[in-house]
Amino acid sequence: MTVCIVGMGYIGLPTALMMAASGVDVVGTDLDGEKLARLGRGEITFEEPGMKELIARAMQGKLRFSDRCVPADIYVIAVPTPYDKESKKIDPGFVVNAVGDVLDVCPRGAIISIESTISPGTIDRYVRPAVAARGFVTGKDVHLAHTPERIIPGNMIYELEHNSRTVGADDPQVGDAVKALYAAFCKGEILVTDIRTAEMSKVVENTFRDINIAFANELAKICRKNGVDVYEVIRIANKHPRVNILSPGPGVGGHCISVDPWFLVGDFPEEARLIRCAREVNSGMPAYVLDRIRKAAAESGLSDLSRVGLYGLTYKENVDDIRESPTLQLLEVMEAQGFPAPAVYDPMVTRPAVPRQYGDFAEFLAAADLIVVMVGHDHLKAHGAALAGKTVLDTRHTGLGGFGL
Ligand code: SAJ
Repeated sequence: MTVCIVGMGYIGLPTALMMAASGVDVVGTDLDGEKLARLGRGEITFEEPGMKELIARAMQGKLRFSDRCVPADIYVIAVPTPYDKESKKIDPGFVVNAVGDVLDVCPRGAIISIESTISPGTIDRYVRPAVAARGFVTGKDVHLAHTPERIIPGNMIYELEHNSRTVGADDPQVGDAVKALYAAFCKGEILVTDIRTAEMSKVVENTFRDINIAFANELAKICRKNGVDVYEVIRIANKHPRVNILSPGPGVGGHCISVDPWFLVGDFPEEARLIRCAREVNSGMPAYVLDRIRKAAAESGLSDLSRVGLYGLTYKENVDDIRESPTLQLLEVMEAQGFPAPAVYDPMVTRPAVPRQYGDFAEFLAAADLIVVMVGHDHLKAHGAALAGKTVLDTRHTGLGGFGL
């Protein structure tokens, strides 16, 4: 059996490597020839714990890379699903194009499974019509499935192997065939359901987390007004056997949790009131952080606001992904409010991404008197002593002391 994985990005690549390392015959495809060349040499294309070892194991199995789809029994589509910030709707264009590329080469009876995160209803609304338009009959010429990913950046390899997962399919036999493929490496429970339920459950999982984080963020504001320590309140509340509140922070970033809830709000505006409100609380956090920066500056006697430095540009700790990051959101708010551009440093981001970005930690520290911890990278835990003498606003409760949320 051959599996062709379309899209060698954050999800497609580790999935392809894990399958190949487990003995599956895998062809990974991507439009980016340079990326394919690097992968062919056994180089990884983004930082993630365990990836280097995994690619080395995968290269010993049946793994090939190609710039186009090849005949295979199962296709896994893991291409980006960008979303429009204004309309809050996803653009299924890459998924639809990838399915078209598969139809060019796939043998009769092949399974096409969408792994990319999609808004509920995308397969019925866009994929089925695209397949039909090419003259293919689903359920006969090709079979459709949905295998939404669940792995968390920073712990992807472990979670690929151990998380439970969902397979949505029109036909339970097709669902079982896809389940058998994932069972080659996945030790978690694999549930087979229909496509619409799989689509909805994926988005619901991320929405649940967004709402929980919004609750923690709202508590942070309430506790500040009430003069109590929110972290102590949450620590104590979480001792209750049925309470599990997440951590407040400077906002919610990444391409998943800050995006997926909008799909429900966009399609069900009347019903999704709590979901919308949670999104608004979380996307309001960067403005709240700016408020805290002004207060910390005033209370510490800092008058030159250009001497503020933001530590951390990624959307969370120990990853190099800056998509929708709270720091990028904060920079937008600062610019909109006419706040001087701050110094920015992130040990995980060496490529230039924003103005006044420093590549050297010491130079960054020299440029700032008030350091705002936006991300609690391990690097900071190792180098926290270097912040001695600075005013610190720690939005991640890393233990550095100073001002908090
Ligand atoms: N955050 C907080 N407080 C917390 C936890 C997170 O402020 O207590 C922030 C993070 O700093 C970050 C954002 O939320 O900015 C999202 O980070 P995350 O670690 O919660 O999640 P992601 O986006 O890296 O991955 C999520 C995961 N979904 C769930 O946990 C339900 C992952 O399992 C999914 O595979 C992924 O979305 C995805 O691709 O959908």
